[in-house]
Amino acid sequence: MTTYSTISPAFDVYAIRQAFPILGRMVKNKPLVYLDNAATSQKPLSVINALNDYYTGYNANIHRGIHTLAEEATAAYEASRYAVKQFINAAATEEIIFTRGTTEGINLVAYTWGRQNVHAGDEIIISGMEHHSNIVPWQILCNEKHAVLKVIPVTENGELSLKAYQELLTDKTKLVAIVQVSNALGTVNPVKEMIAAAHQAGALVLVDGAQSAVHLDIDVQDLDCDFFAFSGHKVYGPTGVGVLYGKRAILEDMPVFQGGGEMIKEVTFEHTTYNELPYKYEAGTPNIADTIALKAALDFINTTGKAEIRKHEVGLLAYATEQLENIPGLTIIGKAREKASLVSFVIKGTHPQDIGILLDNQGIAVRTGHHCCQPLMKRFDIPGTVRASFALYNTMEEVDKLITGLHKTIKMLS
Ligand code: C6P
Repeated sequence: MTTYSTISPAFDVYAIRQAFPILGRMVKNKPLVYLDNAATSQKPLSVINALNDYYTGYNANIHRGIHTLAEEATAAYEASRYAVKQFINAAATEEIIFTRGTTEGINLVAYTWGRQNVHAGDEIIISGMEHHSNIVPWQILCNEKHAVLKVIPVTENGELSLKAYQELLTDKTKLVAIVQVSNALGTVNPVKEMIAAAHQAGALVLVDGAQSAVHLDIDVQDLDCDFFAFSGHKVYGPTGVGVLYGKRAILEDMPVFQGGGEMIKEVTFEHTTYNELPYKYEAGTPNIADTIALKAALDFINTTGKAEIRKHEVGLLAYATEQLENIPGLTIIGKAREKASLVSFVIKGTHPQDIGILLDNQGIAVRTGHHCCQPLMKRFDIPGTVRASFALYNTMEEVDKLITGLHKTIKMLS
């Protein structure tokens, strides 16, 4: 198997870029400037090689075969589970459930724990900056159970009102489901304090870590969250694999999600007994290749160093924010005190989509629109934003290209 270290241990953004073959491509005859990392990050060679190694070297189904290939595939799959456990500092590998992504992880909790524990008159609290994936599953559950969905308001600068949150918590609150880093604003929410407050009220907490897992140090034991969900494709890993962390005692008490192979211990036509954690929640042949390659992505982050990455990304955000603020007519949406490396903005007299198209003509990839946060856009009374989101391989020169590109775009649109 390939060894995955393709970069120098010291943080050197130009060396890091060499590990990402896609960054060398041209778009519309211009070098690609990829600033849509919050949607999905690009993949280092080590991740691409891990997929290739599996399919060319030891493709087999896992947990069931006794032949060599099956044993190798099972070992690599379980090594990935261990790598995830270490990455988020879970207490045990039994608490790590592989899913398709954040959305599936949240739905798993809504359909299992939610169906068992939420009843008529109970309350679930979400926030005004949630992604649709952390709104709709709770809405469906509340509608079905005649429970109440409450929403923490968002302040003008894009933070959560913690005073309002305290007031929303009651003895009827069963669950708080909150995003750690907003994909539309960049806000880093104080989830540790929010979890402590929820626990005091007797509620459990699910953290949507889709945007935080790649930028922040995650320690689920220190946070004391009950569930934590994230996606592989946003942490430099493949699409189609994600993680749901849950505290062991809670997962053990929850009913099963999907029925089928791997999640059973014994089946008769009259009765089925279920497998132990985490297999109880992994019915059917899983996404073996992508799960194995997820370990390569986490190794890549660990080798580079999260603290170094964060320092680099904070520098990019500060520089981009300063430059953007100098553009006449541009308003940044989301000015929280603590932000991850993404910036959302609108420009007077222009539509975000037109800006996105004209930037793409210059080889610059940003995301435009509502970012799957329609209620948040409504809160700010805007149809959407332009969002530039930075990763460890972005450079200050790319920020300059964004700014130059925006000046050109505004001229074209005026
Ligand atoms: N946000 C974005 O461009 P999935 O699709 O399951 O991997 O992740 C869903 C999800 C959940 N929560 C948050 C905070 C997210 O940012 C996302 C995905 C992408 O912002 C695609 S809409």
